[in-house]
Amino acid sequence: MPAPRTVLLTGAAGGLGTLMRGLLPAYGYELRLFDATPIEDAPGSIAADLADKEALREAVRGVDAIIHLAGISLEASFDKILRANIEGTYNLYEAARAEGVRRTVFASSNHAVGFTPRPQGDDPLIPVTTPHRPDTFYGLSKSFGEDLAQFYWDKYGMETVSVRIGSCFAEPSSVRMLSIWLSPDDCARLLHAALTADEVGHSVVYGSSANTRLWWDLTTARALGYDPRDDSEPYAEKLIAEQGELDPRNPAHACLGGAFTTDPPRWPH
Ligand code: NAI
Ligand code: 15L
Repeated sequence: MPAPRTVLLTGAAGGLGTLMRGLLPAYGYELRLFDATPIEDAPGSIAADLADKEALREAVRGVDAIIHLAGISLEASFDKILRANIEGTYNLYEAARAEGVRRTVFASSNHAVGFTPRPQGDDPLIPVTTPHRPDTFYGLSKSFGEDLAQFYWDKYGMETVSVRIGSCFAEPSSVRMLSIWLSPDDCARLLHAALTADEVGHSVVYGSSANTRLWWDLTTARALGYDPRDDSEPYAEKLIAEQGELDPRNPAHACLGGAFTTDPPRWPH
């Protein structure tokens, strides 16, 4: 497919959306911004909810591709997750189908497979084919999103790259994040690869930098042309001095999803 130029960015007001608004234009994209939260400094951005089907139809009309970041990004009640992440993602795909948008990059999450035990010692890296093991209603909605993407590929030939993002923030802030950190620059590289790779069908990839302590296999991400440049290791000494090494006997340290597997809705990561 020809390289996309005009890209709808949902969730553009959020943490990741704000970072990507700063970084993706350098790759030549014209971003159309969509979020329930108005973006004051971006004239022309669309302030609408994923429940608004008319607004979605208009938002996707004429774009070459979509990056879908909008949604609840932490654990919440099932009703809230259902509306924003499950129905909202369905509404977006239906709008894309109606308007003939061929490719979407879906912000999935490590929490779709959060109950997968993390590798220890010489254990192999976790492949993308590991079964879904969501750790929260939030993670369940990401498992659903990946299945929805597979369905729209098989049924309608609409392509998606589902990116199981680890932790994408300016810097890693926990020992767990040393293994799953995705630097903002690498995130932009990965999104660019996902938008421009040939014939992705529905591909699932992990979204991380080239971390020394990586837990999962980046082969499918690299197959898209992703070439990560960053590594969390320079942050390791300070974080381990402050927090200690992960303890395999601590259930909150045992699985990919970390404390999402053990804790109530609000917690430090
Ligand atoms: P965020 O919570 O900062 O941003 C999410 C944005 O979506 C917000 O601006 C919010 O207003 C918007 N939104 C929520 N519900 C909406 C609705 N019903 N209609 C329209 N807009 C709605 O989250 P963040 O960190 O920017 O994450 C972006 C995406 O990436 C999310 O889907 C999240 O699940 C996923 N992700 C992020 C990770 C990270 O490390 N930042 C890790 C794994 C996945
Ligand atoms: C996620 O899916 C969240 O959206 C993000 O805020 C982080 O908590 C990240 O996972 C994580 O696992 O650190």
